[in-house]
Amino acid sequence: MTEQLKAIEQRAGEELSKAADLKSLEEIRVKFLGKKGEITGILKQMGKLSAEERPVIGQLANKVRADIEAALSSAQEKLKAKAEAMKLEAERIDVTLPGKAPKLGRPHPLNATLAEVEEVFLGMGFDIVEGPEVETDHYCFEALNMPKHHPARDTQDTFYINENVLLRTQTSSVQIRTMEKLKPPIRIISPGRVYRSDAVDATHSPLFHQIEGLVIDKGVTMADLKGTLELLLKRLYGEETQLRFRPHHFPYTEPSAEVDLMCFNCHGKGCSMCKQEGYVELLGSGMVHPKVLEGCGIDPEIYSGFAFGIGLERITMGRYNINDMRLLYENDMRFLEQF
Ligand code: 2NM
Repeated sequence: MTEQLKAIEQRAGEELSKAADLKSLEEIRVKFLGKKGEITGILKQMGKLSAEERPVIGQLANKVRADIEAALSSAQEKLKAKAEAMKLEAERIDVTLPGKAPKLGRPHPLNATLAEVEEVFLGMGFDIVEGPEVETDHYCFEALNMPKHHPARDTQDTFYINENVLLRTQTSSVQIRTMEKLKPPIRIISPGRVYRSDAVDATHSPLFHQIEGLVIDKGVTMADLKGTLELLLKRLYGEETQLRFRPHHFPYTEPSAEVDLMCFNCHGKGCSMCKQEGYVELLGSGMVHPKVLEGCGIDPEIYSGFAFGIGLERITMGRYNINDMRLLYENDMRFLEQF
């Protein structure tokens, strides 16, 4: 048995030296030290031994078992260290390599223009007010001096949800909400999405953006309107910008004026860029109609005010020389990356 045990120890040592992974170590452990393993097999035969032999063989068997266990655990340590070293090598990072710069986006031209407009008005003490895009008939039409059967309510132009609920066609609804809630002085702009039932072409879209302005106080006149718009448009288009106020009609302002921008190309003479007009139409404006003020609980004998509405798409297209509105919505990177 002594010979047998020594042979076991030797074979275990040989097999261990060849083991290449943790799985084969486990197989070796089971083969030699397991319940049905070779050492156990020897111990089971100890009954056949004499009383003198038994402790000698017992001791030897225990020593062989301990030696194999120690060899197993040292082989295990070595394999683990080797695996760790390989993992470190595989995951090695060269911190001296040049970095990959993250691709930074930039504001969409509509947002860039809006931000500039907002900055100009914040500088003049205006607040920026937002409101719902789904509106009632009252805020979009009735309160703006457009009673039932007014042509501006035509279902051809307005998206109706039901008889009383619709998608706002202008952000004047926000101004009515503000006038109903706050006492003058009021100085606000209301930017946002508006909706009209128009077919898409180079200058029309069923969804576009408007910025409306409203100032209500004692003694506000058309001169304040002109000064305010001139300041805005000179900031947007440059100091040499010239405006033309042209009489117009809106139900919610009296008097009303459309504001045109002098053509940069021909300086008012008329050319192909301005379709021989010398000017391009830019926005609508006027002095808030007394009926509108009264309807909001503001006394038109004490207060007056001006209002205006600008299409964000239109002023953006003018600033960047964009000739088709659809470019602003398609999100084609080849277009957007130019700004
Ligand atoms: C425009 C043109 C002219 C306007 C009027 C009002 C209100 F609520 F005060 F009556 N808000 N916005 C207005 C006036 C809007 O857009 C072309």
